[in-house]
Amino acid sequence: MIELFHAHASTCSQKVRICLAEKGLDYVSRPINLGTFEHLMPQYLEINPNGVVPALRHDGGVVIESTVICEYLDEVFPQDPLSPPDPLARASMRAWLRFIDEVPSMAVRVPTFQNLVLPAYQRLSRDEFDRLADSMPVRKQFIMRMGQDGFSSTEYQGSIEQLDRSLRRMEKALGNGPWLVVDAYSIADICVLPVLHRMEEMGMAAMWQADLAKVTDWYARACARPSFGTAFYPESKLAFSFPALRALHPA
Ligand SMILES: N[C@@H](CCC(=O)N[C@@H](CS)C(=O)NCC(=O)O)C(=O)O
Repeated sequence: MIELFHAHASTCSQKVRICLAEKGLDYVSRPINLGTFEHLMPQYLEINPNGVVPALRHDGGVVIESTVICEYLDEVFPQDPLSPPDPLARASMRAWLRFIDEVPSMAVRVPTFQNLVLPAYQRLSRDEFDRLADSMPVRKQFIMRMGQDGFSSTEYQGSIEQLDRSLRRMEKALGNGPWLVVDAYSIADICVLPVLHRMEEMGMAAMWQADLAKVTDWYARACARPSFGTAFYPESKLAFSFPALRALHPA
């Protein structure tokens, strides 16, 4: 049995749900409510000591880190492979995965928290805020940098620049073929797709639609795959939790 501890609208959870759908795997859904900070409760920290989603339980073990989970699933369930067979191409895919984890996945958190999550933190007293931040195993410094007044404009602008550079790197890679690594849809495409989807939800799609034709085409093709519809069910949309966004995305 595969159990997925995830949050509906979390980009890292979306990566794993796309991967499960691509491989046609059923799983038992264990939703974790980030709004009530269920991910920081002792019971969940036993599963993922980093206090973040997702986590996968399978075969008596737990796998954490969304990218690692995708690679694990691809290894254990070889049907519909999502990694190229050639070692050099696999290395290229892994280099993309490191880059995606380190740069765009980190960067997209800044506008997400600044524009959507910050008000919840502003409702806390200073003392409650400090205690909450202190209880975060890996996100304390990030939350402290945001504080209750938001990120500095240097950090905010820096994250937008990182997203822009990531999109441009994708545009260049897509000059060599339809997907990021050689000719086949791979875990690299899966891992960056939720970042672009989150940007689109926040009204930032012009960052590629304006002048990155290959990324625009890649995004349309990635979203047209059946796995996208399976992973991005209605509750997974930010507009479900943040009604103000509905104006940007009329149903
Ligand atoms: N590197 C981790 C990052 C996981 C992560 O940051 N998850 C976010 C949701 S996308 C989370 O749990 N956030 C909770 C919080 O920041 O309080 C992974 O890829 O699994």
